[in-house]
Amino acid sequence: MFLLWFLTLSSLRAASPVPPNVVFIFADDQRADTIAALGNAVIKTPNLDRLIKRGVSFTHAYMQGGNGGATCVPSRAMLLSARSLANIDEKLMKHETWPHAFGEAGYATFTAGKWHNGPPSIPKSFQQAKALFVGGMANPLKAPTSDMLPTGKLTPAKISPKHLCEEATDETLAFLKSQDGSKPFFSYLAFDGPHDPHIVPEGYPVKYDPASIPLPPNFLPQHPFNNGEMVVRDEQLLKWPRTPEAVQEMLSEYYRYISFLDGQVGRILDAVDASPFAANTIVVYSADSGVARGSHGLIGKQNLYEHSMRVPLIFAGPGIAIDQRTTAMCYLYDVMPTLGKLCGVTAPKDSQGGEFSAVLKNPSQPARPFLIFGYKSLQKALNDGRWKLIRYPHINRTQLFDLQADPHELNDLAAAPEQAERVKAMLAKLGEEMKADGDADPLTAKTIVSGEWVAPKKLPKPGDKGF
Ligand SMILES: [Ca+2]
Repeated sequence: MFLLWFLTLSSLRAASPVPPNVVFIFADDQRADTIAALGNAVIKTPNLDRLIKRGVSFTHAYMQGGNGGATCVPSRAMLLSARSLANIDEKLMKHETWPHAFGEAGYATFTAGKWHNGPPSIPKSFQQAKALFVGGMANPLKAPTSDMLPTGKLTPAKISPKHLCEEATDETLAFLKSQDGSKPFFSYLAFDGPHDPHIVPEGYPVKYDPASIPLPPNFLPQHPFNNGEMVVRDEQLLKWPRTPEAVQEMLSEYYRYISFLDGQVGRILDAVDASPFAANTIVVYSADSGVARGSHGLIGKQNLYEHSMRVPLIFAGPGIAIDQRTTAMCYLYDVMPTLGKLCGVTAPKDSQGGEFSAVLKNPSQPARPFLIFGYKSLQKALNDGRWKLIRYPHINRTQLFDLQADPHELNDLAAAPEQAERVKAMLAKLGEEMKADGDADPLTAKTIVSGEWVAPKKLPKPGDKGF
């Protein structure tokens, strides 16, 4: 009898595969076009390239938008709760998070690095947390970090002599090393970069000559009209008109920061490769948003153009196709449900994201048929895979781009008579989808202001209206 019980249990064990581990690395403000293996001829990202060769890279993964200038906050709330922009709690307290669900499913859960959704949601999401950066923007060489105590409280903030991203990587490596295989693990490392200020440790050897960096194909000295957020903090990082030289200088520092982070990714990949769980670990790399950096005359991510909304998204690991690209469209808030499916973790009841694990096996599979985006009540957009419509309710203006012929959104077709029907249909669809998602903002504002914009001679200060 005992033997029978033992044999049955053993065969059950043999039949159910060990759930894979997850190593998730999340960057901050990294454009999707800043990876060498995905087509950037200037930047050096040997470790991301190495990850790309092992897995599936989404070329059309997007963050959905923001309700304020600091889009880091809603982006992370969307990612971790798998809820859409109109339905998030930015403090991550109202809905169970996916990392918590991984913990409930028997995973050891860990985070290090940037956490901008308020300290109370850290213990609600993760069992362990180190080198947490819970403040606002800071020089990453002087950013104060805290660790989470077993009580869920944070230790007093301390300044590490290391770069914040290096310190968070060190802590992630220590966590990986501490794993004895008794449980699967979910590790989430959130870099504070390449968000500005673009600061790397002194003496970091990779450098880019600004003159060698091509301007973005959609570079402009100034955005052609008032998008409602022309002088937000990020837009003040460079003067108007933006000059090619200033943009190239900024991109050289931005690329250098990305190369530095790529080195941290390499340390993680090396550790996973050398570990006993190498074959059973899924590695994911993504970022909370893109950023303009001179595209369309903009610098920040408070706009709905592709450069600001599209994010890198790479999956590699067991059961995932090797060295493939997919054009399947998805939101960042679909990533955790997809990982949940791969790991056999049940979705939290409030999770809204889709799971696209089929794309990871067969990259020609579609994911979402269309996407909607929003930035405050000022900008709303619909992307159906080929056509993209952006609506600016406050100036009663619409843009239409054929992303297939014009991926850099240079040629606005909204006023072309042959596109009138399409504009009408897409506006109607955008309105319907916003309503279905719970976004009650109008597509034409009650008060229409002028779309003309003149760069201010004197910049507003923090706290002023419009900053
Ligand atoms: Ca960000």
